[in-house]
Amino acid sequence: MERTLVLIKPDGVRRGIVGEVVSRIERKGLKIVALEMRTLDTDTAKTHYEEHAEKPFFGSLVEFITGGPLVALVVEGGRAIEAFRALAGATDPVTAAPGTIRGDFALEVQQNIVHGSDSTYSAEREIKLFFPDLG
Ligand code: DAT
Ligand code: MG
Repeated sequence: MERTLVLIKPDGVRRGIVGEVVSRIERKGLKIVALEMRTLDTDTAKTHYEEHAEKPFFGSLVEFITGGPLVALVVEGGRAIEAFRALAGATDPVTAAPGTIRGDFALEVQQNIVHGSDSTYSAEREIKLFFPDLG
C-alpha cells in the first residue's frame, strides 16, 4: 500500500468541484484516509513547494495556493501516487488529456485544480507537512 498527498487547490474549491474530484478518487478505487479543508499560511505553502523556490512563478504560486481555502487529502492504494497523477493529468491543463481532472476542468497552468505528490519521497514529506499526526 502506498499513500499520496492530494490537494484540491483554491480554484477547485471556488468552482465547487470538490465533490467531483473526491468522487473520481473514490470511483478509481483509491481510499481516502484523511481529509481537511484549510487555508495555508505562507510558510507552509513555501515548504510544500520548496522544489520550485528558484522558479520565476514561485511567488505567484505561493500567493495562489494561500489565496483561499483548499482541501487536503491523504489517499491510499496500490501505486496511489501514480494512480492519482494519472487521474489529474498533465501539469498544463491545455495539453492534459480530456477525461483527466485537469483536462476536463482547467485552462491555465497555475490554476490546475489539483496537486498530487510525484514520488514516494515527496509523498512522505508532504503528508508529514499537512498531517503530522497521521500514523
Ligand atoms: P505538478 O503540479 O503537475 O506536479 P509541478 O510540480 O511542475 O507540476 O509544478 C507545481 C505547480 O506550479 C503546478 O501545478 C502549477 C504551477 N506551475 C508549473 N509550471 C508553471 C509555469 N510554467 N507557470 C506558472 N505556474 C506553473
Ligand atoms: Mg509537482
